[in-house]
Amino acid sequence: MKMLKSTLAVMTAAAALGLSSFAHAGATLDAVQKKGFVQCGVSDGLPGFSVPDAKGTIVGIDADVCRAVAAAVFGDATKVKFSQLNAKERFTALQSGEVDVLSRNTTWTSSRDSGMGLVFAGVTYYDGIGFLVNKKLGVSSAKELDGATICIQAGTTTELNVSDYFRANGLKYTPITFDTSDESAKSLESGRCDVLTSDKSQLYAQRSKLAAPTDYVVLPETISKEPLGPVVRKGDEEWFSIVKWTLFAMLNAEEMGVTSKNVEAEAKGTKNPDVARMLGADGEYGKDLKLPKDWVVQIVKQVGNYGEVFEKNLGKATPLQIDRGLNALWNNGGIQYAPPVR
Ligand SMILES: N[C@@H](CCC(=O)N[C@@H](CS)C(=O)NCC(=O)O)C(=O)O
Repeated sequence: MKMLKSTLAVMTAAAALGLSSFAHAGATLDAVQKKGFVQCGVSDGLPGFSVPDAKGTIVGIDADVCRAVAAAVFGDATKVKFSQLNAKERFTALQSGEVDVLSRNTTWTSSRDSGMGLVFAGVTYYDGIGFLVNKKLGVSSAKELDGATICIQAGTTTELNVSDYFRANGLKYTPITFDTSDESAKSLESGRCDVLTSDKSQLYAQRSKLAAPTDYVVLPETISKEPLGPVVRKGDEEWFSIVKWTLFAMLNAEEMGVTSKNVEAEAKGTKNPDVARMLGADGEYGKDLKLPKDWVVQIVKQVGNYGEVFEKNLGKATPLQIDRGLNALWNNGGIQYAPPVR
């Protein structure tokens, strides 16, 4: 009876959170294997992160994280379906079970990680909030933005961080909030707002979509910490570990010089014991994660190591031209660091 009562209490709490079913350990992997694909929540369309290409395929680093999970689980990076979500609807989509993982430029904060029945599996991209302005405004620092009208996206960490920054610096501003990044960008272009604010990576992405990108400049200040990463439902440690270790595998592969080009040769002939363990040539480290022996080989062969995925989607050869910066590996001037596979 007591057990029944506590079960009912948990069910009520779960219903309040919008959870359709219990996220017990193993439930997500079982469900994913049964349906044969990973359902992945991504953004409405942010170049570099997740955006449909000319053929309608969703491309970007957030999308590739989901492809890597599919490669680990199925040995096939194409076994993924995408749900495009705006900022406001993203958490409900994960809580309700509509998506298995949310990989959508989402900032890891304590309230999201503890109070929403969700848990962050790692950091795909270390970001921070900045400001995009028309050069005509003649402003070179955020401190000169007193009295500005600022376009902000609803349901984001940006709303609170911008308000904190202006208050702390004794500056006034008028916010205009929108549900999508396209609406905010259009309002910047039409002059309805003086400034567009969001995570800096997204400012570069949004600027690349404007009719005259070179008319706009990103101001030098970074006013917050926005560690962006994949999120899963709390209570399913098995699935949490799979997503977390998929990301770690991509980072470790880069650190060890294992790329999509050499991974198969390395898996057969490496003399490096760390590489042998990671690629399943020595031991079976995938087993503990309920993954096949060659899970890392498939991730790297089909999707790439972290550095390859970064460069392909965000790097110098892309319209975004983002530096690795904080997202370089820890032994190369950045803070990206993954625990070892062993
Ligand atoms: N990282 C922040 C901001 C995320 C966010 O949604 N940013 C907007 C501003 S660019 C966005 O991605 N919009 C694209 C969309 O609506 O799909 C958060 O987690 O709250």
